[in-house]
Amino acid sequence: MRRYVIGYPVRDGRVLLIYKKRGLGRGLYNGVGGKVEEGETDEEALVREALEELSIRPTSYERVAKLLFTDDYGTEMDVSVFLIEDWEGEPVESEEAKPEWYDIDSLPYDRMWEDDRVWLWRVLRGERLRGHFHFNDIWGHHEEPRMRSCRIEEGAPPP
Ligand code: 6U4
Repeated sequence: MRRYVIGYPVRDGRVLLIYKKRGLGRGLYNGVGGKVEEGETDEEALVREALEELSIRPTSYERVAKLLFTDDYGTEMDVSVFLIEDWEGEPVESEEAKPEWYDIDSLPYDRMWEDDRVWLWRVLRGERLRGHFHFNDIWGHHEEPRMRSCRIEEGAPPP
């Protein structure tokens, strides 16, 4: 199964989202992240993606959730979610991503993946969880992506 990471820099009750300019989730707000490359740990992928997308180097982070995304066409994505508590550098817009700060209580859920409104506020408030979200068509090749079902289990995510 393909592994991915997503990271959310947090500071003073705010979270740094990116407006995704290309790739999966284009036109939506999300965390920094992407595929975990061959031979890389999740943490190495998180640092690399944050540098590539925002020019920041995470120095303190914690894995807070593990999400499984599936769809009717056989897609299976295993996504580790991190909160990034500290980093070096100032976020800079890249070809892939435009950074924007939001209060954790007013995230732009209507312009984010549908599952985010189910789990993201919970991890931003300190919960740890595992989730499984099933979509019709994650990549949108055949239909507009829509969440079909979701299941959340509370507790620390497995490795
Ligand atoms: P390249 O090929 O470099 O553009 P890469 O940056 O490695 O790709 P990308 O951007 O396609 O990967 O990764 C997709 C990102 O979207 C991952 O961080 C996981 C995240 N993602 C996928 N489905 C999601 C969903 N339903 N909800 C969510 N994030 C999702 O919040």
